[in-house]
Amino acid sequence: MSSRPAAVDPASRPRVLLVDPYVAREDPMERKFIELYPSLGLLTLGAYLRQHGVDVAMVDLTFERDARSVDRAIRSFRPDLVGVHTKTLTAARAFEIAQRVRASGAVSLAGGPDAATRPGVYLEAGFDAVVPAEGEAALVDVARRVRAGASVAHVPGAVVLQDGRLVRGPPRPFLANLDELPLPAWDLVDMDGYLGRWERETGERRAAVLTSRGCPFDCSWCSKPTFGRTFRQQSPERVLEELIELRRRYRVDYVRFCDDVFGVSRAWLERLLDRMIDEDLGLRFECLARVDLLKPDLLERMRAAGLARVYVGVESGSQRMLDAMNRGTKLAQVERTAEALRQAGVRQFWFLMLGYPGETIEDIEATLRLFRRFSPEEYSVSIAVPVPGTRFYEKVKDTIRGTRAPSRRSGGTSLLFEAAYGERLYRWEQARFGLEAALGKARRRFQPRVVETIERVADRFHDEVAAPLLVGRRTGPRASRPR
Ligand code: B12
Ligand code: SF4
Repeated sequence: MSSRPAAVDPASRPRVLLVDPYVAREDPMERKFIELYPSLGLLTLGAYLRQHGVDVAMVDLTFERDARSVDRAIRSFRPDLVGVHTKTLTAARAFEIAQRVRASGAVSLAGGPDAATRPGVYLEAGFDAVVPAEGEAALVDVARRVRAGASVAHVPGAVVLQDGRLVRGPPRPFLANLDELPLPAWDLVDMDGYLGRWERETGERRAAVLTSRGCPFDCSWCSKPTFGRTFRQQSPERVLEELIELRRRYRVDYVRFCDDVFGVSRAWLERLLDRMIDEDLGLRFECLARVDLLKPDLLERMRAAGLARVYVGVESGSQRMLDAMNRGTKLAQVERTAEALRQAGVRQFWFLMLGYPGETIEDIEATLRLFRRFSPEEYSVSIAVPVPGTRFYEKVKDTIRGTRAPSRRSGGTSLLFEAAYGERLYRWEQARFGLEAALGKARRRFQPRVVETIERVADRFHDEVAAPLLVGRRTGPRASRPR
């Protein structure tokens, strides 16, 4: 039996309009962290729909001011179905789009991480259906049914609201072979807009690539609504094909591998690196790695293949906290990886988290000491955000405060649950990391003695003034702490 899709009579071809509701100019953090990439989820859905005989158009609001272009696209493209990608950050915009679609008479469908976590909210806000899982096969199915005038209820992988109740279709199996996915339909978005923006900001034409879906690890605060703990990856050859196309069609010279964890399998990674080196693509790349997987002996080959920056989920400098988070990593691995990256001259971006249940001020101090010791070039230190569906959320859900909508501002800088200390302490600690980062940079330019004196004064102020005020007791003694 062939997997080739059957030819479809053009008159009966379903028409799907995909929408990315993210408006960059509304995002206060966008200017700070220039991270504009088109949604890989939507680009892959678009390519898959085309491969299966569906006509596709897309409205990407990233560079727009508002959602009015959705109305224009509905008028000119006349879709049967409008599929909206969702993140918590863009929920309000998605709800507004559902109303616009309803007014046009088309059917609306939501998918992506936020709708997957809370399909009922999206259905109540006006969506006709939600696909809270991998979207490709379900979207084709829904599009065909809508075109044929059939009901979407009970479609595998879809959820609808009937008489005020959620009606879930049976689960749909994940795609068995990710190599069968077509290349992302980059032509659906303004690639020149994205690449030009990157080029102006960094001198490089940067694009995002995904080589796998899912993650086999189980950190207790991590939300994985779509792919859960499953893990599938494309072959290194399929990944290489995508890199070559990005280079050839769009002159991309820097790639962000967007996998939850890059290089879960060492054999896979070695094969990909060898292919990248053989092909001599002239690409630099960055990826997110786990310290237990990023082995120092691989770094040289990664450098040769173009590795420029690694995002490292360090999270805490306290082994007790890493264990509490079920992170599955050891402090010794963090130290070994940070040192190896430093030696290899690879930029490191550390993710750190404050306020996880059970964390004491001494644990925070241990994290700061680790940070001071390695001075990563970049970092983000956030206050733990309890995301629904996670074990962390279950642990603290009775103490969640108010209904503040998570946004980029509140995500990581506000305390959303009752933690060991007040929000002011965590904000103060974030400021200390900020100072430490600045001093880390200064250490490369000034006398170490000057930097150490500032650190000592800042530590003393923390121990003797800030901590007693914010925690109710003194911390220290500082002098006996290892550096
Ligand atoms: C790479 C990545 C990024 C990249 C963006 C790359 C890009 N543009 O694609 C960067 C670093 C820029 C980024 C930024 C942010 N991200 Co991010 N990111 C990811 C990550 C790791 C992978 C995304 C991805 O490509 N997935 C692979 C594709 C194939 O999956 P997908 O998009 O989910 O799409 C599939 C299904 O969901 C579904 N689907 C999706 N849309 C639709 C629509 C319809 C109609 C249908 C039927 C189906 C469907 O079908 C798709 C194919 O199967 C995810 C985690 C993850 N594993 O998904 C987090 C994740 C999406 N990000 C998240 C967050 C919070 C953010 C930020 C808000 C972070 C911040 N605080 O600043 C920003 C938001 C920026 C923005 N523009 O919206 C959260 C979203 C949680 C939520 N509920 O909203 C996630 C889930 C991480 C997490 N566990 O917390 N991110
Ligand atoms: S935090 Fe990273 S490693 Fe941990 S479960 Fe989530 S995706 Fe996997």
